Amino acid sequence: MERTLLVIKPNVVALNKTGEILARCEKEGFVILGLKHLILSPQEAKLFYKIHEDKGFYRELVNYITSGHIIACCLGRQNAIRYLREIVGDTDPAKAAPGTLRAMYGTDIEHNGVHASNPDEDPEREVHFFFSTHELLS
Ligand code: FUP
Repeated sequence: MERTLLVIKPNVVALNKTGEILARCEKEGFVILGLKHLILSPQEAKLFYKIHEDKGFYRELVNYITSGHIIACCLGRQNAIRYLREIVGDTDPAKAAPGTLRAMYGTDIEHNGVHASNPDEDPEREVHFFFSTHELLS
């Protein structure tokens, strides 16, 4: 079973949509291997999104992800990394296919509701950013 990371971003957590999203993931065949409710500090958020530090949207990305509680969720499934990206949809909610999580819960590209690990950006690093090994079901 492959692992990946899903983050439910602050505005979506505040809208009380966590259960709905986790239920969708379970329905899609994912197993919840780790689950955490937390607020990232600006330092932690900058580190998590370090790959984007040169981009114009970096500051807003850090502001958004630190604006309230988030849910970090480690999900397991066959082909988890690519399959989660499929159900999360395009980075821009306006371009995301109907029924994808970003189409359903995102408002615009800077506030797209959920994060899913990118297969090219070390999903295991992202899982371990939030979870130590003993916190994860194996
Ligand atoms: P994704 O892998 O789909 O999350 O997309 P990226 O890694 O390209 O972007 C990471 C985050 O930066 C996105 F979730 C939203 C934000 N972003 C913007 O705000 N503006 C952009 O033009 C691109 C990304």
